[in-house]
Amino acid sequence: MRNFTCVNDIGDLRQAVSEALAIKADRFSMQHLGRNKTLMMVFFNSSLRTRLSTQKAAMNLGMNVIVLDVNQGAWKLETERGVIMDGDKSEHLLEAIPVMGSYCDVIGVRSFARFESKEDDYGEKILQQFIRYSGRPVFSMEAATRHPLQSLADLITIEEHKLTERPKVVMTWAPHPKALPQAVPNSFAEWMCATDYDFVITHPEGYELDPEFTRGARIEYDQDKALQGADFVYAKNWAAYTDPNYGKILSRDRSWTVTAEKMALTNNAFFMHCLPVRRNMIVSDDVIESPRSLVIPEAANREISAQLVLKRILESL
Ligand code: AN0
Ligand code: CP
Repeated sequence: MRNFTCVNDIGDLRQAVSEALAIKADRFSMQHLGRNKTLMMVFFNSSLRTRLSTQKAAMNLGMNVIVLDVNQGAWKLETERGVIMDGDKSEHLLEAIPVMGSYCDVIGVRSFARFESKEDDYGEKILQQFIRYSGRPVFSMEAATRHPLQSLADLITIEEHKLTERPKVVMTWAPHPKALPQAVPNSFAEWMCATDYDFVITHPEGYELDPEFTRGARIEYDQDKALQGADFVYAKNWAAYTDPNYGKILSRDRSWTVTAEKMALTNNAFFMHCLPVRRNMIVSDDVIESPRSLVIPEAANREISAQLVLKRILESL
């Protein structure tokens, strides 16, 4: 595997999960793979889990790690070609990317949707430039439209906890005070549609995602109906995708918050969220603290998903 940006890059999912579980059982046996290899992680946005879990995964593999927070201490970067750079941006991405590539063997990039242009966001303008100009394998640490390291960790978590071969997995929209990208729900939908699970998405009208990611899923606008018989409840907020509301908040309806009453409709479901989560907006305190909440093991599996991806990339060098 050279680049990792979406579900197709990982190949067979059963094989990926079994490889991930083998890594989890013995995570320090591949130190030779990363010896004298350097990972560079480039963050255009904040992170807790992705930064720590990916660095840990790289260290498990014997790699050296460099982290760059683009917004803290680096030169302000211009991303548009053709601009007369007489403003506050001192350097162009088109120089910065190959320079970064010259100091490392593998690059991870976090670059969220900016909600300025749907075309730029859905064209993955920043991530694609890293792939094109860095000369290195590139993996997404959440880009504008997908968060594949998260979805892989989510899949591993479901496989570890499922009690039936084909669980019912329900992804529900939940309210949030700020406009959030569609990357996590797009990606989760894309990965769930690649399994044979019974996968249902529920959200208020107007929050339809890009069908490219949801094809094969059932959409149910009635949250209570969707939750009936669920084995896993995956909560996430996202801003509207469809025009003319791209990037806008259309609802703050707290009747969509995942509460104990909502969970009572399910088949004693596990609760999942990628974190960070706003309590009592997305999920009530009692649900996230309950024994059915998987948020901590789910976050712990980010180390495993990152290690699987880095291992595969290192094997291809
Ligand atoms: C981000 C998002 O919703 O995409 C990152 C989630 C992993 N969340 C926030 O910005 C709160
Ligand atoms: N889930 C996730 O990617 O968390 P961070 O934004 O903290 O990295």
